[in-house]
Amino acid sequence: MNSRRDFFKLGGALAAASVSPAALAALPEIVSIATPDTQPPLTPPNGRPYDPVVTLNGWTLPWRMRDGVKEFHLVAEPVLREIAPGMKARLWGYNGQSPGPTIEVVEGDRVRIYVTNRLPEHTTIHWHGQRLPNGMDGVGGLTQPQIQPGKTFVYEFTARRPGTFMYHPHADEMTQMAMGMMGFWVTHPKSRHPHIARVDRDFCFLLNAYDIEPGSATPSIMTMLDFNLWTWNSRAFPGIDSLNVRLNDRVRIRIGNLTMTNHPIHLHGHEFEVTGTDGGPIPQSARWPEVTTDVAVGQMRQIEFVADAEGDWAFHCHKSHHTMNAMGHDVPTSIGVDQSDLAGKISALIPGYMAMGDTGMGGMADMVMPLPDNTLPMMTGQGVYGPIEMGGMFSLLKVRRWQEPDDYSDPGWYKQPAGTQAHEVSAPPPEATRAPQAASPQGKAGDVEVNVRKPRDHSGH
Ligand SMILES: [Cu+2]
Repeated sequence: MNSRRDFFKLGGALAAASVSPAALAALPEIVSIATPDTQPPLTPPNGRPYDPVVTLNGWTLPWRMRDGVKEFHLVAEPVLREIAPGMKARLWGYNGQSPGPTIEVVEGDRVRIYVTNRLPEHTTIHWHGQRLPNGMDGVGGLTQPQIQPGKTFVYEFTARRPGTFMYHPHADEMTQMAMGMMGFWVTHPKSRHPHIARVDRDFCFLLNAYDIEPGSATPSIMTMLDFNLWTWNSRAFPGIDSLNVRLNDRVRIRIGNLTMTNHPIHLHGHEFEVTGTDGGPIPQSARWPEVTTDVAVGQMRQIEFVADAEGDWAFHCHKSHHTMNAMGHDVPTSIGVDQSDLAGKISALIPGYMAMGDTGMGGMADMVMPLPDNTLPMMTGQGVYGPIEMGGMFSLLKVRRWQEPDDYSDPGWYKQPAGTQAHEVSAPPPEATRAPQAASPQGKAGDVEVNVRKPRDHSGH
């Protein structure tokens, strides 16, 4: 989570990449970015005005207005993406990062998107959820020939309906999506819409996942289910920026899922409503309160709430393995196993051997264990009161009374008002209630008693 100072420092991180101006004279310039930090919203310099979104650990692609058409230039290319401090991945993406930049347009806009392929293989872009001419749908082999390496194609259509969409290749999808090729698309309403409220903060991010062996940097593309890095916009906690809002802001969060499993997204401290899908805005009468919404594969869910409770609220996928980084998988369960003798014996054979969690895995976040290079700890993140013991798809909603309306920077940790925090009490616990002993299968009363042996209790009782 970047500091307030870093946020502004990085605000000017957009840079035009060096390409032959002669070769691309007719094309819009290529705008790239080298940082994974959340960029401030891009206020539209021309065209119909709208309230821009903030892409978590991402940015919005600037456009060129030409004869009333918004022209964008996406470049599909290999990128180096920092997943979290301490780990970088060799991914494929667009314009310097994975995911690609968010594209923001207004309902009714004529949009022209140039796509240059700098990958070692062919690609296309499919505009997920859009109403467009069939030939602009981007399905390689079906609606167009694939874009060969070094070539540029152009897509053009009118953004017909407002809502939240995604873009991704429809060519060697298994490889290209496993490598991180995807992006967000928001079509803002052209005027007040009965089912689209104005909000104070509008965030978006894509759910994605990678299988990167500890110690390496390139995803395994053949993985179908057993991913080891669960990410939001190709970032894992504690690399995911917090969502920083002002008390009583109306907040919208748009979430798209391009992984291979569903993700129940859960917000603490507030109730929200799902106000839209990739099919469009949902009428008021069809909404209901939730604190968790399942975002299935290939779906988008748009949630809204009033942030009326100050604090640092956890916001995460509710599948507990998805809030964990690499190294946390394929480890045998050893809760209740006394490993004190074993560890010594194995250490003699394997220097540096460490017994895993005989009272649970919570201690793992505290451990300073040797990790392969370029590898994130399984669970990590330091809070004010100790290790947060999370990884993967986890972030924070930070609600603050004094957050300025246009300020998206991290306000730091929340200070709990006196008397409002869980705390230790000193009274001894009452005796456990025991069930009366039943007759054993052998028929003799009192024969069988199950003693629950607490881990680390070496007395046997
Ligand atoms: Cu999940």
